[in-house]
Amino acid sequence: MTEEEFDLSALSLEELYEQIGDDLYDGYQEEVVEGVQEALSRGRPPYEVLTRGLVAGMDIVGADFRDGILFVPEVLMAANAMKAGMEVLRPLLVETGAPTVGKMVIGTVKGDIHDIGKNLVAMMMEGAGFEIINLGVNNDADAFMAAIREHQPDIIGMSALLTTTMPYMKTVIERLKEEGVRDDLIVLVGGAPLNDAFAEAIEADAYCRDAAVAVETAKKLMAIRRGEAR
Ligand code: B1M
Repeated sequence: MTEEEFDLSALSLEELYEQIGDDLYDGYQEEVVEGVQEALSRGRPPYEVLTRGLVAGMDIVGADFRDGILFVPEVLMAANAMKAGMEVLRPLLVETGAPTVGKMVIGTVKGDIHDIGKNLVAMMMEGAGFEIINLGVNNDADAFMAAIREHQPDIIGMSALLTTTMPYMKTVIERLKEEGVRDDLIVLVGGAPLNDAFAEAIEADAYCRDAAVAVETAKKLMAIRRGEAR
């Protein structure tokens, strides 16, 4: 990337999304925000801007981090640029007239400080009409239990991005069982290293590949639950 000024409005949509991804990669918060605003001003849907601009950019960061091309400081800068772009999209993604369709407590599990994906899920769920209690990162079973007692949610959402922290989800579920609340709750799990088999093995209700799937799954399981309760 050079210091030269881009005329974003002269770029094709494809080039604009590529530019947003490049700026995210370089950790340029202001430029990412400008790119996102330009895409929105062209009437592009917020979810498309999110996935084709921000998430696509972060995918490249992830691959280069894995391959030793980028290191933690650069990834942190990229993460902050992603968050700046997400802040522009947040009100648009959560804009909804829908009544509350359920309540969810969501948090990243103990030992894990990745929060971008979890916050995206929280945002999209809010947009779909769910009430969200976002516990942040590094939550142990006590933190989840305290939130369950305080907020009486329908759904518990757990996020883990590390293979070393994903097993802690099972610890939380075991605790829910010990406390006798497991069957009162829908437990959804997500994060890049997880899959359906893992969710099944730890006795979660479902694995959610991304935020859109989380919304779909939550709605479906809430409907089943309400149907059964009747
Ligand atoms: Co980290 N990191 N990181 N990191 N980091 C990964 C996860 C890694 C895969 C990178 C790599 O090697 N390619 C790797 C894990 C390897 C492994 O475990 N096998 C890794 C590592 C190793 C580490 C450190 C150990 C590095 C170090 O210190 N040496 C360290 C660990 C710190 C800790 O947690 N204790 C670390 C640190 C960091 C930063 C702080 C620099 C930063 C986090 C900043 C932040 O979150 N505030 C960071 C980042 C940014 C990443 C990558 C590059 C991007 C993650 C991200 O935000 N993706 C990541 C590589 C990758 O995943 N490709 C990587 C974008 C986000 C939108 O996607 O989070 O997958 P994602 O969320 C999706 C879905 O997974 C799903 O929906 C989301 C939206 O669609 N989902 C849910 C997620 N949670 C859900 C919960 C649900 C439902 C769906 O509940 C219902």
